[in-house]
Amino acid sequence: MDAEGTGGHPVEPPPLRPRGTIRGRHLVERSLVGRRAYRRSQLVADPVAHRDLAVHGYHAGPVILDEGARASLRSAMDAWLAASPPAGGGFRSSFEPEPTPAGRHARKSVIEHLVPAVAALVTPEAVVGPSVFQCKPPGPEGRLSAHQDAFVVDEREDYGLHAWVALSDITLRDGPLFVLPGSHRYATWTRISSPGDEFGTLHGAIERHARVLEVRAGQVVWFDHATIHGSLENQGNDLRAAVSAFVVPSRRQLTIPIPSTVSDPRCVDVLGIDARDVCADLSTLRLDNIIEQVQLDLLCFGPRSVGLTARLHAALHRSAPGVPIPAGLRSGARR
Ligand SMILES: O=C(O)CCC(=O)C(=O)O
Repeated sequence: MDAEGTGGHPVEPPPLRPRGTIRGRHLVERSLVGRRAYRRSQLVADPVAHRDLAVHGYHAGPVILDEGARASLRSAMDAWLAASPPAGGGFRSSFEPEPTPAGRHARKSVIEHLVPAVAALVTPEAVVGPSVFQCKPPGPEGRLSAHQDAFVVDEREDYGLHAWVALSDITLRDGPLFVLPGSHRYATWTRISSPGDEFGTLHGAIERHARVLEVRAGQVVWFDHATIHGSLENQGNDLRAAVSAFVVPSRRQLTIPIPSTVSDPRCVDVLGIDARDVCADLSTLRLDNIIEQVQLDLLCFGPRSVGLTARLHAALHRSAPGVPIPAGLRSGARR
């Protein structure tokens, strides 16, 4: 063995997907073409939900958690919150890079109560995995600006979905979700879900064209991981809670972006995991199967391109679910 333990064989670096530059034309062109993956594979069984997902990138579905399931999930979430008190008053998700006992219990409760309820609504082509609790305290700090979730499948070929479920009724004033209709068609650039603000000057245009979704306790909202979305300030008095799962094609590899071993900050390693292991104990997963390195794409378009694409989408595909965000609830609104 040599010093690097390679037995003298050179170690091949994983293939590199080079950076692309996304300009305004890309938004319009991709928006007109749509995602081929939705024509090839149906993950959610309800045809109306599938159509809304293909066209708009989201769908408000039925109530899928009864009162008992919601109470069990809420109690696991409260135990996790008590064990990990927040540093500030902002939005929190129960994602933990190093799971604590309360975090593991919270994940177990999502696997026990939410995953089967979501699995009952998907096709045999799909597999469902647990995601996180999303807690939004009252006040402006809890607002979540428009963003996208990280890709967990290769979005050039497939799509991945979030099943987001409210744990109580959520009205316009309780910190509801908002989504930009059709954005999953053009927003499949390589990205991670970053704590930074990837959309800088675009928020005004995004929020002008977004739709906001009021939901009932236990109701599911499906959205594509590429769909641009966020959530408004909680102007109520209580913590607003939601819980989610993700849905991916069962026969494909999950492709999870993780911080790169390369020094370039806009480069991530892509971990390959068998999609059927989505509910496995995280400690048993093989975390060294780096299948690719990806340079995150550069976004070089402005609010006018976002506005034009959104208007085009609205003209071609009417009836996007939800209502426009009232001007007084947008991020630039004066109080
Ligand atoms: O729960 C929310 O308010 C937003 C959730 C969200 O943005 C996400 O799950 O990515």
